Amino acid sequence: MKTMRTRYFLILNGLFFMLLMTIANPSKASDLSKAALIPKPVSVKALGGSFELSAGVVIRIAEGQPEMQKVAQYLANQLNPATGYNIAIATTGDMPASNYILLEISNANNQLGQEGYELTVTKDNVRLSAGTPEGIFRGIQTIRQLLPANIESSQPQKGPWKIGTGTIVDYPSYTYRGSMLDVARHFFSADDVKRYIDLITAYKMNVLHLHLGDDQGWRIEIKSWPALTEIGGSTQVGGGKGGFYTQEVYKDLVQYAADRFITIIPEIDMPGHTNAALASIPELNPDNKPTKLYTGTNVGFSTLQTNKEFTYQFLNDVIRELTALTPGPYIHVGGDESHVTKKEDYIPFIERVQEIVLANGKLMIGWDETTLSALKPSTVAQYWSKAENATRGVSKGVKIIMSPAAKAYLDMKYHPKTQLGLHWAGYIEVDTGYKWDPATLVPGIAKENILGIECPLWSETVTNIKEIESLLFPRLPGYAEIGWTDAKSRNWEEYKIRLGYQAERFKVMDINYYPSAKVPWKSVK
Ligand code: TNX
Repeated sequence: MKTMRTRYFLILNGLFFMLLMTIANPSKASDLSKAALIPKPVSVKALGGSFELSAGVVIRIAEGQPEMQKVAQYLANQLNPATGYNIAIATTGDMPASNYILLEISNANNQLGQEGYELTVTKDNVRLSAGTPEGIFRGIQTIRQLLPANIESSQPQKGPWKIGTGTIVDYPSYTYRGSMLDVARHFFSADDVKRYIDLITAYKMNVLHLHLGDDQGWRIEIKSWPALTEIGGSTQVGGGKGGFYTQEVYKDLVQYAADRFITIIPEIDMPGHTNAALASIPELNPDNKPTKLYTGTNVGFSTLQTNKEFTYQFLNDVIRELTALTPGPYIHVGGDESHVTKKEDYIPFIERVQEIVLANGKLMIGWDETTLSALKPSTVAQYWSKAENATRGVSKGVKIIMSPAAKAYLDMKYHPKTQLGLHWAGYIEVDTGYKWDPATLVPGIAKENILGIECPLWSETVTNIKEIESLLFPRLPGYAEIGWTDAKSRNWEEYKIRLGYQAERFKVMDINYYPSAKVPWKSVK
């Protein structure tokens, strides 16, 4: 009798322990509703069973959708290394009863828009459907996060590779969700930029803004003005050797991003932040004498000559060549901190540059100061510092990208002891970075005025990819969620638990993250 009771007790205890384990480790759970997804999806309905990705699984695409071949291959490439499988891609004609992942373009659900997707998992198979290949691609990021963290490994791992059964319906809150990398203050190789693209891809961002020209460096080859990179590309903050992207290398980056449905937005900052150009091309200066290369970190001391025709011919060459390299709609022309350009010169300068961008067939983005000028409704202003600049933009009918420095600058330190980064806009701990709503942050800027959000990483203090990662992580997933997940569904207390589970993924992906004490980090092996 006694032994029976003890046994009963032990079994109950064991069951309770198993239950606890399930809650504590969502990657092992078959309950889809417990999956710690970032960004949080619009809706998740769990059915309690599980699908196991096993050897012989096939990725199916419909016949007559060749654009899906690439997306299917991307999924296979994500799954093959860790599973050790060599997943075949086949068309749906000969569909088996089970063990497949179907990627299907369908207009059945018109809520989904350009990037939404619907994921249905049964114990036999997985169906991912969307109106576009882009939507399928975003859904693939969800599949990655539904699998155990080890799926991110480049070496074969044990598995089992289970996903909870049920349905996820998901689409973004904002159409523009991006990050900026400053490759001008310090130069980063094309491989580093690809890594950056992969990191933002995993959280469903869709824009990489590259800050390609500043006082300390010019980083993109312009064939009509080779001195820009020969001279202007030859150094960086601290006096290192700098570097630049040839047009061939840059095109490859654009393609790498496009394969991940990420648009690269090139920025050449002007009329300030232009010392690298002024040092390269004598005629850009009032006395036709080049300035000296600059390797410090001051801002606001340089300017193009707004009253010289030469300046505009030069800019037209630059914008024309950038346009040819840019499949996306936007060219960013900076326009910030032009402290030595007179206001009466700055205003018409930006208007003329806007004409040049439009005449080349692109739309203009400028930092918030550009709203001083007359802007076309197709132009976009990026809010970083002055709310009055951004609201002026709204009154002029332009859309706003929200990058408030005190909330969204990835180069701000987490706290006073953080080694890298700056703190002129404050310290941005993980919770501070997460707890804001683009649509209510600035009175006078509502959701309909906002194109989306972007978190910029200025690189005065970072010199390599591992240092970049330490500022990006763990804040980046939060900015991705602000852009994707409706404000009503977001809450720090709940988010921080999901973020805690990402530690395992960070580890497997070899991401050098800051282990903030604000986050309950979970089970890092
Ligand atoms: C301000 S943000 C700048 C950059 C600096 C950054 C450092 C902006 C439009 N201008 O030139 O790199 O602060 O945080």
